[in-house]
Amino acid sequence: MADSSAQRAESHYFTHEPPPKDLKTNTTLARAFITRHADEGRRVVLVTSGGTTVPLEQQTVRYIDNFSAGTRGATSAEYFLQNGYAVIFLHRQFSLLPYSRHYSHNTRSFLDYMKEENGQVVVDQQHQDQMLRVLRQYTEVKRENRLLILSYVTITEYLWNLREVAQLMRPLGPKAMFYLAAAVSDFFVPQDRMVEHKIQSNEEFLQGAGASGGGNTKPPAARTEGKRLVIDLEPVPKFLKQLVDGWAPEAIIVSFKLETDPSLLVKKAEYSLKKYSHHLVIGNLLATRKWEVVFVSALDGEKWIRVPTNRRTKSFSGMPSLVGSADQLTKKDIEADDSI
Ligand code: PAZ
Repeated sequence: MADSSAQRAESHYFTHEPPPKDLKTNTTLARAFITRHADEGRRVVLVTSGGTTVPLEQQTVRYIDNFSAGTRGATSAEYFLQNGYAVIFLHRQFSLLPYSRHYSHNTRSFLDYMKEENGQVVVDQQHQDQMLRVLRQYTEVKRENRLLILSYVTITEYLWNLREVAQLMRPLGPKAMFYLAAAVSDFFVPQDRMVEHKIQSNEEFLQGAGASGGGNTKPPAARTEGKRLVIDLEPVPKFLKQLVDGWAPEAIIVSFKLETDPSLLVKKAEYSLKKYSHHLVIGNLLATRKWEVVFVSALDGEKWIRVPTNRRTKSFSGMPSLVGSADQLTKKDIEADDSI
C-alpha cells in the first residue's frame, strides 16, 4: 500500500479540489470501454497527452500553461493501436489527436490537401497514398471501437480523470498500462486560495482580496499588490506513488521526465524510478525531444533511442522533428542509430 503521507495528500487534494463537470460522463464511457476490451482479452493503455493549465481565478480569464502540443501522446497512441491495444486517450482539449494530427496544428490548412474535381471535393493526388494509409488505420480502429478520447483542461481535471480511470483499470491487472506523456504542472492554485473574479490591474477597481473561503487564512495565491501581480503557487502532490501502489498496483507504468539541463536528465529519471518503483521512465530534453529519448529501467539501465539524422524532418516550428518521418521509421532504423 502507498505510504500514509501520500494517502493523506491524496485525500486532502480530492476533498478540496472539486471534480470536473464531465467526470461522471467520462467514467461511464471509460467503464464500458474497459469492460468490453477486458471481455475480449485485450490490453488497455491509458495514454495521457498535452499540457495542464493552472487557473488563477475561479471564473478563469488568466491561467498558467506549458509548451506541450501533445505530439508524443498522439503519435504514441497510434503505435499502441497498431499493436492491438485498446487506447484511452486522456488529452488536453484541442491538443493533437491520433490520426488527425497528420492534418492539424500545422501551418498548412487541411483544405490544402483537397481540390475540386467535377464539382466534388477530392484529396489532391500527391497526398493520396499517405492519407489513404492514415484513413485505413483510423477506420479499422473506429470499427473495432479501440480508441476512447477523453479530455481535460486544468491540472485538477487531469488528476481527477487519471484517478478515476486508473481505478477502473485496476481489475485488468498486468493487462493495464499507463503511459503518462502529459506535461503535468508541478504547481497550482488551491481552490480555497483562488479569487472568484478576474484579477484587476487598475488600483481603482481592486476588490477585497477574498478568495473562495474554506478556512484558509493565507492570502489568495494570485493577487495584485500595488501594481504588481503576485503569484504564490503551492506544490501539486505527487500522485505517481498512489498510482503505482494504490490505484493500479499490478499495471505496467511508464512515466516521462522532461528536463532542459542535460546533466540532470538521467539522474532525475533514475531518482524517479527508485522513488516510485515503476517499470520505465522515458527521459527527454525540451530541445531534442523530437528525435531522442532515454529509456531508464531497472531491467535495462539507461538506453538511448535516436532518430537517425537523415530521418529528422523540419517541423512547422522549425525544429527538426520526428513528426512526418515516424511512420516510415522501423525498429531497425531506431536500433541502428542508438549506439551513442
Ligand atoms: O507534447 P509534446 O510532444 O510537445 O511534448 C512531449 C513531452 C515533452 C511533454 C513528454 O515527452 C514528456 O516528457 N512528458 C512529461 C513531462 C514532465 O512532466 O516531466
